[in-house]
Amino acid sequence: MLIRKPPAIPNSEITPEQIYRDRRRFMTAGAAGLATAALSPILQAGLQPDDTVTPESIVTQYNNFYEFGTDKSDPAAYAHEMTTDPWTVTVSGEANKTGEFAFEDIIKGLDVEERIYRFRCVEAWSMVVPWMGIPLKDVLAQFEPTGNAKFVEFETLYRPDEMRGQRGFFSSIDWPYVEGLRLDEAYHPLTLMVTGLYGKELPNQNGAPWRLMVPWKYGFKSIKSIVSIRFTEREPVNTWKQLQASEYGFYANVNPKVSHPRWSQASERRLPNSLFSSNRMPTLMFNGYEEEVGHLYAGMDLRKYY
Ligand SMILES: Nc1nc2c(c(=O)[nH]1)N[C@H]1C(S)=C(S)[C@@H](COP(=O)(O)O)O[C@H]1N2
Ligand SMILES: [Mo]
Repeated sequence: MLIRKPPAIPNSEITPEQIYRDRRRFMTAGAAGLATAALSPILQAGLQPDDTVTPESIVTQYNNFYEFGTDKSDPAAYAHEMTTDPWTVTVSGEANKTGEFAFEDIIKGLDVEERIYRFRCVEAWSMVVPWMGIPLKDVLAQFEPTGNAKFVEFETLYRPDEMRGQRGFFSSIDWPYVEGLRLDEAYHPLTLMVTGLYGKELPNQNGAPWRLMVPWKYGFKSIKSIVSIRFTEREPVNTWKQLQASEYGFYANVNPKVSHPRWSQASERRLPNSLFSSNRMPTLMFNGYEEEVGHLYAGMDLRKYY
């Protein structure tokens, strides 16, 4: 095998395997501005042998963040208008410790880890992204959810002054953007509260200062720029389900066998694609994380709970 020095290899050609081998490069990147960058075995979960990390320029310039517009280029163009410091998070519902918290106080003392995840949008494109983040379980446990908490609901910032998509007269979304997880999904070790990517602070267009990342679910579950965490007994009503329940459900697990009513989910377009290659590849059950998360849905009819 031909071994080239990392600078000679464009990011798009680096396989996750090469990245694990070159931990120094990764640790150096990860250490910037972070107290801890722990590497754990779970890093490798789900990744397929020929997965390559998507170039940073694609990850940060091809986005869905409807608060800034519906074009893929809108978030990179306009998300800088959002103020992310100071950032306050309201914690409410079925937990012992509720109230308003400064973002820094919530994450203080929690370890930030590097995780390379496959990322699949319901629109049938996908990427592989090196995220930095904190296991969501560690974030949530400090609020001591009560025995009644069965779900957790999140809300994105609502600030039309700074989020031009929320001012839109034509927007059919009932802001703020809402998402939720069952508590056992939220506590799964793969579920991450993301605070960075490519070893850097999270760019606004990717959901600064923190956003969810649930790698076995369609991207719309991974809500950005979170300002509210609520522990509930009942299943939250998430934005896309509220908008079109026949097309988008609460679970939104990646599943090649359950088509979207308007397109197949059996394959996906791995970005970047070019004039010469559409980079289509088969979609994997639970986006490749079946071994890790399949048990969460044992006995459930995934056609019904889509
Ligand atoms: N608040 C908010 N969160 C959101 C969205 C959004 O429009 N608003 N889009 C979702 C969708 S559909 C996807 S695919 C991912 C995109 O994340 P990325 O831009 O970091 O790739 O964010 C998700 N989180
Ligand atoms: Mo998406």
